[in-house]
Amino acid sequence: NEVCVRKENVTVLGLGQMGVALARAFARAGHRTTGWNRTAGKAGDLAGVVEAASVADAVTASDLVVVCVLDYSAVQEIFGAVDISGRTIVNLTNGTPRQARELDAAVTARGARYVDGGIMAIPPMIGRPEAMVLYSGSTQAYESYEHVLGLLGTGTFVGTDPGLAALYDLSLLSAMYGLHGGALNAFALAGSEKVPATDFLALLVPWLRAMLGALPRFAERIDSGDFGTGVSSKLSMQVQAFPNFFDASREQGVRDDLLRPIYELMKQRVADGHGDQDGASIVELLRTPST
Ligand code: FVH
Repeated sequence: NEVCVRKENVTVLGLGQMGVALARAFARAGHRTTGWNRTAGKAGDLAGVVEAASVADAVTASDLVVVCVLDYSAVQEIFGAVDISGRTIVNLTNGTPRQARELDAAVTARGARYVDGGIMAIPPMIGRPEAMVLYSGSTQAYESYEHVLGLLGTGTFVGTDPGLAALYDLSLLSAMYGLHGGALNAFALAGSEKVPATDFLALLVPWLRAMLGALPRFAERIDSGDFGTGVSSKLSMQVQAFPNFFDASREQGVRDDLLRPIYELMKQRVADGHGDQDGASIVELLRTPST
């Protein structure tokens, strides 16, 4: 209930596509919202958002400072020599766990609180429950502003290690790229016979839904380290059948680049003597740093 929610001063640094969506969500809920962008004039058509002339002015305007720019080097440039003491910095810029931990150390050394975040949504989703936003870092800081951050979507605090939100963000995105890459490969292969992608969806979507059902079993095996033997979809069988993809791709005039890496991993696992296990055991190889 917006009426009962405490109103805050919120600053958004970076008014790119995502920053604009964030600022709009805060302003719509009645929080006094200040925006700043390197290239001025971006807050022009944002109702309720006041554009600050400098980063220093923007930081002075609010205790809660949300930053969402291209990358961490931009974040560092922005904060430069600006006084951030006493502020809560919530950084929603995409980056790595190491970058988040280093920024946390730098920000806290300057007397501010730090929360790192990973936005699992595209700008039009911001403000809707399906927009997942992961946070990690200072619990106190997160809890102080949960009522504001909750306006962006469904917020989940994943731990006090500031690097965790970035780790989970990249992990989830890696799953998305795998899923999307696989679907695009399927569209290309089926489409080589002029099957419209929109028709093929009727088979693809139920298939992918059914395959998601394997994940709990994979997760149990990964956690226990017991990958079993004699499973029905054993790797040795899969490796034997896999070249059909390459033959069919060549014959149908479709590239096989997306399929090659997983085949190489499966083959290596079989060569290492684990052909009796299922695909979950590939995680063991992925955990081995490549040479
Ligand atoms: N848009 C999306 O779908 C994804 C969803 C998940 C999260 N990502 C991450 O969000 C960060 C910002 O992404 P964005 O979509 O807002 O990106 P742009 O529209 O390209 O805006 C980039 C802003 O960054 C500013 N900027 C760039 N370099 C600097 C710098 N050195 N100093 C200050 N600001 C800088 C740029 O300013 P300007 O070019 O307009 O002057 C924009 O405000 C990003 O980490 C995504 O991975 C988005």
